[in-house]
Amino acid sequence: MGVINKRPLSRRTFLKLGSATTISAAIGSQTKILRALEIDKSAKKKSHSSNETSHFSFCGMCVNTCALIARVRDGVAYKLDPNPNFKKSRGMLCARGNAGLMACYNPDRLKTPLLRQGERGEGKWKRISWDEALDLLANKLTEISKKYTRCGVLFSHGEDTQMGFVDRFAEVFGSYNIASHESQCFNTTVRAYVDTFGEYPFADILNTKYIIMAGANRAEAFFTPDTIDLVTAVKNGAKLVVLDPRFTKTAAIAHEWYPIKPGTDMAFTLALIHVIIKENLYDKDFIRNRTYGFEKLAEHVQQYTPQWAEGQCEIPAKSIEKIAKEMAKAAPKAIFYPGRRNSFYEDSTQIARAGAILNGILGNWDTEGGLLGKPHIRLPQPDYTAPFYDDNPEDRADAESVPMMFEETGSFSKMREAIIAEKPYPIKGWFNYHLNPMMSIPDQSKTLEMIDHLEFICTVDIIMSDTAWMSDLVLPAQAHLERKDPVIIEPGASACGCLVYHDPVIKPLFEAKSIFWILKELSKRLKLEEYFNFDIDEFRKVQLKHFPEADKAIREKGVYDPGLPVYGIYQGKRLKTSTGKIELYSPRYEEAGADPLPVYRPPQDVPPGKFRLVVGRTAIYTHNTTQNNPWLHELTPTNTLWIHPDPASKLGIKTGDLVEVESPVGKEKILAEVTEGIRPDTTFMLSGFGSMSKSMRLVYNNGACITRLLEDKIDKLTGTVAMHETFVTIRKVRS
Ligand SMILES: Nc1nc2c(c(=O)[nH]1)N[C@H]1C(S)=C(S)[C@@H](COP(=O)(O)OP(=O)(O)OC[C@H]3O[C@@H](n4cnc5c(=O)[nH]c(N)nc54)[C@H](O)[C@@H]3O)O[C@H]1N2
Ligand SMILES: Nc1nc2c(c(=O)[nH]1)N[C@H]1C(S)=C(S)[C@@H](COP(=O)(O)OP(=O)(O)OC[C@H]3O[C@@H](n4cnc5c(=O)[nH]c(N)nc54)[C@H](O)[C@@H]3O)O[C@H]1N2
Ligand code: SF4
Ligand SMILES: [Mo]
Repeated sequence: MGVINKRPLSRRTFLKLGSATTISAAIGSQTKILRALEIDKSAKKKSHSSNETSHFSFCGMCVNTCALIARVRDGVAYKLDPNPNFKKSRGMLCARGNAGLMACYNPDRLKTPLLRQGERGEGKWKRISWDEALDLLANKLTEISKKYTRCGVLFSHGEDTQMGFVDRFAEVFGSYNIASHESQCFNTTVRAYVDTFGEYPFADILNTKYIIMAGANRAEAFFTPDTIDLVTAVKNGAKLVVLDPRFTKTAAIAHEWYPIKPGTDMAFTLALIHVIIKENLYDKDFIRNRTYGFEKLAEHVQQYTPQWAEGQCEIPAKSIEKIAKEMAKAAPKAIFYPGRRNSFYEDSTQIARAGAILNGILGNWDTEGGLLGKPHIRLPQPDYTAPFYDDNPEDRADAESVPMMFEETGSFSKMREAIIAEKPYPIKGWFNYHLNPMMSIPDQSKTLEMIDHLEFICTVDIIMSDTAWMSDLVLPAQAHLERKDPVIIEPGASACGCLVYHDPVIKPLFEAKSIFWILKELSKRLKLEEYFNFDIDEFRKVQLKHFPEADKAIREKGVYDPGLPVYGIYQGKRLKTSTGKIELYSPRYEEAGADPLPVYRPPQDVPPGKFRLVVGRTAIYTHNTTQNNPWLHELTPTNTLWIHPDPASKLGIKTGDLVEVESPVGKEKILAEVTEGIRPDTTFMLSGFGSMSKSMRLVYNNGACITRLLEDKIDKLTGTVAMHETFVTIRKVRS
């Protein structure tokens, strides 16, 4: 997402560049919430009845920011509709988008600042005022920075339209230690594509003729416009091939589904490259003019025949050969889908690199029906020069823990390790916004251990997540429909570079505040106010200075389309790689000591009697926390364990039986779901259940918590979590 995201630089990089009521947390009744709703008299009047208005806004229920129109009556938002003017989301607002209303009106919503009273995790809280909360926060940050330097505070955030303010604050406060959600997400794929094409591309699914989706489930894990375009493209005759150990909804609309052996995608991809090169099915001019290292690639893939690949990935050699030929024939309107995540293995970057190289030889770069670069626009923001603090350590605490980490995002797993080891230096404070690592980082026992090493934790959230539950100070944030946000650029394939922002649709409920307000107030207390000396209107003005017509368009249509070119934006230009070309062979990897061409190493075999546990999405939940949204929860009220009928019958397990799942790091109980939609050696459950926060009343102690089972494994190059490297046993507990 093209948001305000200036990120802190480490010193190394900087130098290189020049009466205590104890209450059970935050629980209130629906009546209390409705009473708290105030009539917003300032709202723009548009519709039929005098107290009814509609407002352009956009959805904040996941990363896609689909545009919407909110209908409000007597100050209460009662219906959300898609805004068809927004090319990225077209006429779509998904189930989660509609349930955005309940992100606001959820009875479990955090209402006031809360200060922990008993032990961490005991759930005893004292309601305090915002002034008290901010004074306390400022004092704690100061105390920690004096005792341990400013890098003694970790800042973390999830992805939203105000996350850039957390980066800005961390930078001016003086901590290099920022961990954002990317290292739990798709940093491996980003790494692979940045190192092959110079950037992470969009896929022009709408206009393609052939698409392979491997480890991506666009029909359930939504990415707009790809999710919408996939259905249209298939209807229009494009061929869809899906590789997934599970029969997903994407597999259901595919022409061919292969339940690939998990962790072996690289074998399949290298074999496709082998066939395309051996059979001379590539565009010679394109390879000569726009790629680097083709000869080395051709030699390298000689060993990776379809027959060999079949033995690894369990996809028939004949199918591999057929797919390679069909794909090459459709090229350049052919795509090996780049993401979003593709895989969660210790070798994920190289698995994704093999896919990027395949795209490279298909010649589909920067062209209709292929992979597209990002439009070359950036929104400026109020400028500043961050202070330099002499006593700070040299670098981030997780620096150089892996060879190819993105310094701006770090590695949450490696940061956790550094905090536990108190090496290279102690980190004792944690400011956490819009992120729930208790539920999103494997091996929860290690996250709890990290928490034990921290002297002060502040979480800013809309509900009492498990991470908030383990914090010392919890601050109530505004939900998306309550916020005034900066402008964001929403790119997305042929949708290209639209600009949007939104004003509040309803008045913030209870005492909820935006992270911008919180950090601005905090900056005053820490004598950093000069870095937040603007309001959101002024911020937007700077952002839009090159687009004088945008503000009016956004007000009138909810979106501004600058009409940027989509195809051919790199025509005659160098790519942002070191050679300026598509790097089939990577000099950068060679330099970093990594394989410059992906070398296949088989994954560890599933030990007898065990299963590989994989994670994945459903269309009705976002990540790990919307499971407590009452409207969405009704659709899937708990999680179940997918198990294939063959092992299930051997273990005497039927659908609905209670089973125990055990991994090397934990044990959980969950109901079994026997299904042919999964490989016999693999098992699956949804995330976000089995919560420990009693204030998440719908998911507290309901179902199994997957992060208590997943082992702490990472992609070796980037430090991104590797969630598919855990083996579990399954045992029936009762029918
Ligand atoms: N509804 C919804 N949509 C979302 C999100 C959400 O939470 N909910 N989150 C958004 C975010 S942040 C992201 S990162 C994206 C994620 O988007 P995706 O990565 O497309 O989503 P997942 O469901 O995690 O899909 C991963 C798939 O990989 C399969 N898999 C596991 N191992 C292997 C393997 O070795 N090979 C192959 N070929 N497949 C394998 C799993 O069974 C699973 O179906 O979704 C985005 N969209
Ligand atoms: N087990 C498991 N773990 C995973 C994944 C998986 O598939 N399974 N996927 C991985 C991926 S791809 C990703 S991107 C990460 C995501 O990991 P997280 O970003 O940690 O996941 P979320 O559940 O979205 O948690 C975000 C937090 O933000 C809060 N929140 C929601 N809306 C708002 C708001 O408007 N303001 C504020 N302040 N807070 C808000 C939510 O209540 C929640 O506590 O998880 C990763 N971890
Ligand atoms: S995909 Fe759904 S949840 Fe995500 S932004 Fe769009 S409407 Fe909202
Ligand atoms: Mo993600």
